[in-house]
Amino acid sequence: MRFTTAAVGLTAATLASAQVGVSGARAPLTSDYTAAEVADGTAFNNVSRMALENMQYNIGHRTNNSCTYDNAQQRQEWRTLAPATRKSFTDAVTCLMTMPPTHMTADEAPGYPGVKSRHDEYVATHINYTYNIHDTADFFTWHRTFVHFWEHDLKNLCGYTGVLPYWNWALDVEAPQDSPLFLGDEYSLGSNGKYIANRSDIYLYAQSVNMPPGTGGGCVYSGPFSNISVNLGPLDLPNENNVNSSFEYNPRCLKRDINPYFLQNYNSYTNITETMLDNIYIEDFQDIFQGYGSSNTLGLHGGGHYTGGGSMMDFHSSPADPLFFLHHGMVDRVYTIWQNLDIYRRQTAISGTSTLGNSPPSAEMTLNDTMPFGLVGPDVRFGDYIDTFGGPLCYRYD
Ligand SMILES: [Cu+2]
Repeated sequence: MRFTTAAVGLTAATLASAQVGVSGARAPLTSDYTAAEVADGTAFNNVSRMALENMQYNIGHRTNNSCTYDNAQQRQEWRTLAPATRKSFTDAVTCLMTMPPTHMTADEAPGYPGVKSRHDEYVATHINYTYNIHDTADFFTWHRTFVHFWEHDLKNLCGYTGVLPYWNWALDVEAPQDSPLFLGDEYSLGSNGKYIANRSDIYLYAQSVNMPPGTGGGCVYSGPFSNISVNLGPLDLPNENNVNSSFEYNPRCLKRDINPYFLQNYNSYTNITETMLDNIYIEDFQDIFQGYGSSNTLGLHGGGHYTGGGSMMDFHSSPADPLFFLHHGMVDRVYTIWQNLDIYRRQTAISGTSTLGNSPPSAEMTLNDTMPFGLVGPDVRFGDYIDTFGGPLCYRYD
């Protein structure tokens, strides 16, 4: 590890021996690194390793004694999975997308006309709780649990035996449209959307962003998911025919519009590192991450969604694109690193209420509150899912 500033009053040796982030020592800041180290990922990779060391050091304090650092599932970046594993992953996702709903009862079905598959139960649940899981206390933990349930289904309903992949945005900052994720062969996550020429910029009022057209715009045309039906949404796409009711049946292709503008401006190593290291309180970290209360109006979370374009851009129905789950894997990875850089202060830190921007006003959430999972599965206790080594969880990132 390398600390380039002496101004903090601690030598590198002191930081190393004190185990950065553990009882008394402070967590690293962006200013501990040179601008070049921040920009090229050196700083990010360095603090990722610190977080893993802190996990190992602290694992004995965790509540789930059967979960150890060594037996925890290790999630991997998409491009490090063997091609055969990538294909078995997208096969399992296609299985969930073509399997009938498993949770919705016959009595409930008339209320959800667009829910045709097990995967749609995830999309409908995200639609249903959109205003209770973003800009709220449980943004990170709700989405962590959502991804966890989905992973469980891939394994238990569709026979997937690999690890859950995530998408490290920063690896694709130069040209996400050329990423291995979107090559369109059978080992990819499906192609970009078919290119639509002659489109103009769209001004996004809520985000104060002038959005240039992306590199696709139409249907995913080759590889996995080129033949699946998206059944729910969109509810809030600019310049699209949005549905009038939340769970309307609106069958169509999966659209993408991979847009380098967003990744370059919101999801570089510099963006990730500054967000992760320079927001030491959960209320700041979760806000900046989602672009609330700052001039960076999309944040890492919005930047990844808008890079995908198409379904991924829809605030409500974005889980319709499996890319959602790889994007939220990276969201969860950055949150996990942030937590583990200062375990005692951050592991169970929560702040905020259960309504978006506290509108309408609601009570401050606590670890004993319940997070709802609707058609996905049982409601869960917030505190049981705040630690990736605690409660029912047992995983880490590579
Ligand atoms: Cu979400």
